[in-house]
Amino acid sequence: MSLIQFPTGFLWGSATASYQVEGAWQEGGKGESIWDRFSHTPGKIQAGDTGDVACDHYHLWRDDIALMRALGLKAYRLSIAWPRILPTGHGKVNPVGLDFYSRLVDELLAAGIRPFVTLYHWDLPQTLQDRGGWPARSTAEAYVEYAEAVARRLGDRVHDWMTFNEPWVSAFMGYEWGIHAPGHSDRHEAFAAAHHLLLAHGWAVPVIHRDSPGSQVGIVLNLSPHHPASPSTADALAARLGDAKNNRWFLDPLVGRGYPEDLRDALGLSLDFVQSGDLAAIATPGDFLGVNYYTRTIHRSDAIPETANKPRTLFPNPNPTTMGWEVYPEGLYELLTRLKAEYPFPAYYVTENGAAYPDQVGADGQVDDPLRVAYLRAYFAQAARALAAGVPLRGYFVWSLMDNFEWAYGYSQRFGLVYVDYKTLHRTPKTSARWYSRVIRENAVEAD
Ligand code: IFM
Repeated sequence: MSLIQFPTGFLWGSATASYQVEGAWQEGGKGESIWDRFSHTPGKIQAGDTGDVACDHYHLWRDDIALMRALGLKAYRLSIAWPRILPTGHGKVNPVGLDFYSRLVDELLAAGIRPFVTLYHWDLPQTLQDRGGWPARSTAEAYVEYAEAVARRLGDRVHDWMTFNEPWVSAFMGYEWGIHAPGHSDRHEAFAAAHHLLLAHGWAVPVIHRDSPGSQVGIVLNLSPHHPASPSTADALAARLGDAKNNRWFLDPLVGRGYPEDLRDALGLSLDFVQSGDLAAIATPGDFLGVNYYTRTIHRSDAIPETANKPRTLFPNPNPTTMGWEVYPEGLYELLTRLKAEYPFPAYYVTENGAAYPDQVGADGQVDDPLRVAYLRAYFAQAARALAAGVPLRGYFVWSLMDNFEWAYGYSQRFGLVYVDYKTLHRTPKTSARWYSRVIRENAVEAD
């Protein structure tokens, strides 16, 4: 079998997020987060699951780093829980919280693993939500205080920072559709939240650069190609507006183009929360863009009725993941080459990609996950295609290092390279983990 080689120094890693793996929701002086509150509210999370214990990474972090080292990971993308650092969101810093991440970073560095730190992966301090959450400008101001506290303490050792993970999800799933914390359903709030998330990013970039000299700072967006279900004009428009909301609403202001007018007009949006100077702040140049890519999105316009006899979507999806997401590796190439052409950042990382499958421990105690291996192989090959097309892609983080709390789905979705038994917290590397180890060692993936 022939091999596709990656450039020397290509950074292979894996990713997790604080609320999804840490547990210890009330330890070390941590304040309550919106995800603590949301998951403790009956009916919000599948099977009533919570992140109270999760993978107990807060206590097992040394073992987890040993596991990463054994896998040969070059980099690890983690996130910091804001309520561990500032239990009430701003004001008094909690040294125990900072110490936890400081030790984690030291251990990673000692293991030869480069820490990529995300400052916000959705666990907002509940006190800030009580004062308005992301729809309130004051939350963006508090975020800068938080970013400064973390960068000051870790900035001598962490050189790769991500301000936010997937602001689209925080804004729209949290404030428009109500399926994520804090569970609100208000479109205007959602667009205000999106704006303040972006604003907080722009304000924080120079602060992190100042307190973490020589570091690179970026933001992570969940991006997806938006395809029409048919060649009809109505479907094409639906796809265009889907692209505007999911991709361009974040990309355009980051590169200084302001908010897309087509979506503003189509939804009749009032952007009364935008103040003078905001758009310039959002466009503060970053050093890279983090791309989280899983699948494409197919749009059917409500204007055209779809009937059982006349389905308008005939896309093959023979191999869906347990999230129901189509396996669509070509979308990664499409996305990365589009970014290079239309949104030229100095560098890109795939900061998340992976798949949930119904993994089980076999009689031999092993977890064999050939579907995940096939999935990753196909997506890695598309990343290699994008590199060959000149995209400055510097690294790839598999989501996720280990099975964890998948938000509204609770523990029902297993994305890990490592299987977690939630009763015993025992970790078992899956076949895909061993396969990924080889990819990293050889810096190459088998061609199909
Ligand atoms: O688990 C999430 C992660 O927190 C953000 N990106 C998508 C993943 C899979 O849904």
